Amino acid sequence: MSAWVNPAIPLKSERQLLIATHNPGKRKELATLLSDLPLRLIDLLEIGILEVAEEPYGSLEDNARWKATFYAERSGLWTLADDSGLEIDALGGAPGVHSARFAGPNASDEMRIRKVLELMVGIPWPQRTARFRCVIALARPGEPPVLVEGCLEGYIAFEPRGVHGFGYDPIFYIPEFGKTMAELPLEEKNQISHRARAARKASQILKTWMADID
Ligand code: ITT
Repeated sequence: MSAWVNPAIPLKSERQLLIATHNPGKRKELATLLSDLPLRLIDLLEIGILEVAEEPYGSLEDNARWKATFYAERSGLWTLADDSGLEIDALGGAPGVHSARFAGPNASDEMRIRKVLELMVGIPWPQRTARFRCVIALARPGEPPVLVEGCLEGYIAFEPRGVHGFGYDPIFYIPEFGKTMAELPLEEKNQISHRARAARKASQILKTWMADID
């Protein structure tokens, strides 16, 4: 994916970071969030990794750790994996770690949103609290991954609004903005999102890794 290659970074001297996700929405956000690091961001397809890591665990932390280790071993590269989810208090924290497969393995974002809204029928506004959580795992091959987390609190809207973002963004209402996440353009989402908060912490770690090899 040539869009990932920053021509300002010479091939010989670069450090590479594998962005180990199959989710194009995440990939786009992470590419922007990490764009000021002197790292070449590599896509799974770019290096021919077609395998999809299972997500067998019951927590975002364990799944992120597992994905980062899986892809770091296969690529031999520094690897970033992101496991994220929407936790809705009125649904006991669901869909949570099951956010991607909440409406079945082949469901679309629209189907997942419809399922959430159906389960939330009759739940009044004060009880519609929710949060997006993102756990990023950074792995160097042969070493245990380092984890960082970001979280954003909000409410589940009564109906979808907005065209930006992906996943559950159209029904995640942020009171400080008076908008859903999908009503925020990428630059604004990347100021405040769960992923932005985790990515800022991940950037700090990557800077120390780069200092280690200087
Ligand atoms: P990878 O494992 O390949 O990274 P995935 O989509 O399977 O991709 P997850 O297992 O972490 O990723 O699933 C997270 C799901 O949570 C994702 O599919 C979306 O439905 C939702 N999600 C995560 N981040 C989101 C965001 O920023 N906005 C809206 N929905 C989000």
